[in-house]
Amino acid sequence: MRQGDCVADYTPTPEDRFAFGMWTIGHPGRDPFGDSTRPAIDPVDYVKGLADIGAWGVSFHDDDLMTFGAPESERRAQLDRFKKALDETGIVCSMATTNLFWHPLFKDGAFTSNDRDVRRYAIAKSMRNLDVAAELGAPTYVFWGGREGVETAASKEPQDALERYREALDFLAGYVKDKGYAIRFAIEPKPNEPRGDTFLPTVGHALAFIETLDNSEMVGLNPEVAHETMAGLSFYQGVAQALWQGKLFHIDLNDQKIGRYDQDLRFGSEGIKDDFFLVRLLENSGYAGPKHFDARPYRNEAGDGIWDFARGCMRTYLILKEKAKQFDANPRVKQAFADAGVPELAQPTVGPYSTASADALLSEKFDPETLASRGYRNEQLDQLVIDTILGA
Ligand code: GLT
Ligand code: MN
Ligand code: MN
Repeated sequence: MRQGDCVADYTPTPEDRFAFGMWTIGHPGRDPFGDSTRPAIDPVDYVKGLADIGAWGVSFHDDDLMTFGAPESERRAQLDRFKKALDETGIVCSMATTNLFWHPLFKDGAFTSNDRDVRRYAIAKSMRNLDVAAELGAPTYVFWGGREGVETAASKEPQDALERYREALDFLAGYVKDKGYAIRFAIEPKPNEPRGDTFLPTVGHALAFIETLDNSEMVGLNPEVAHETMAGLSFYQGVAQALWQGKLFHIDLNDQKIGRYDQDLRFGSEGIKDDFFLVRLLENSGYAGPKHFDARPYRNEAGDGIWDFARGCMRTYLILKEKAKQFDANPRVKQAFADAGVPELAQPTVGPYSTASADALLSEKFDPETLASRGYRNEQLDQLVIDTILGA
């Protein structure tokens, strides 16, 4: 039950800021071993469908909206139709990105292709879609380097590749500033797939890379649950560090079994405990960006089944949000936090350095045996997590 309600109701509203990519609910079910299992959805119907289920935003790749290679007049008409649907439904364009992975020309990479003309084309394609993003009012522009990587390490000097990646983002940031667009960039890391090894494979690599950029203040992260999980990393810890560094500009919510290909499962369908902590983190941190789902319905869904998937992503988020509130309000949990020393970690350890504080620390007597004998009551605390999630 949502607090204050008499009946359980997890119906999303636009205030929840749930968003979906154009390539998600409408994913036709194509995979490396089989063709589409359902027809594509017209972008206008898609936007209407989002409004019907209580979503707030939509994100897109250039090629999702405007046919690749079509004459400019046709692309303009496709964009205008989409804009009209946004106006009529109130759905917000919350993020935009460039498709730099689908066309065969990107088979060796985009910003990091060995072919200089491909690299130049990729930057120009991004500039053209940044214009569209600005026109639609998208505040965030995502860079997922799907093809930026290698199968054989011999094929690219990794330091040259990183230099070219940096050059591209610096140039595009220059373009955004020059045009006066209110757009920030968000890099989306992924360890592999479709390439054998991808550059900027994890949240940590991307955070370090961002610091080398000319306009690092306008570049943050778009981490995805599935991608960190594929790398065997804790998504929760990665997101927490991104928040701590002021770099969580956007987020791709979905789900994933560890050690598999990129599954892009319905949010909350696999790692429920991880998802509980993730939702609690997002809600308690004051993260105000979109709660953006980058997931897709099971390939065997058809018709209304795909909207069951979309509703499920949002419903589970809202259930976990309520569970997180319950958890934090539970007096037994508060006591368990105290027993585990959780509030103690928020206290500064030594404060800023001074000769006096250094001397004071060195003269302090510690008894290693006493320190070693402390128990941290983590079992009790974690059981309360499980009790909360299971509703016991
Ligand atoms: C692609 C990928 C996603 C990225 C999208 C942005 S497209 O489907 O699997 O993780 O977020 O380019
Ligand atoms: Mn994915
Ligand atoms: Mn994604």
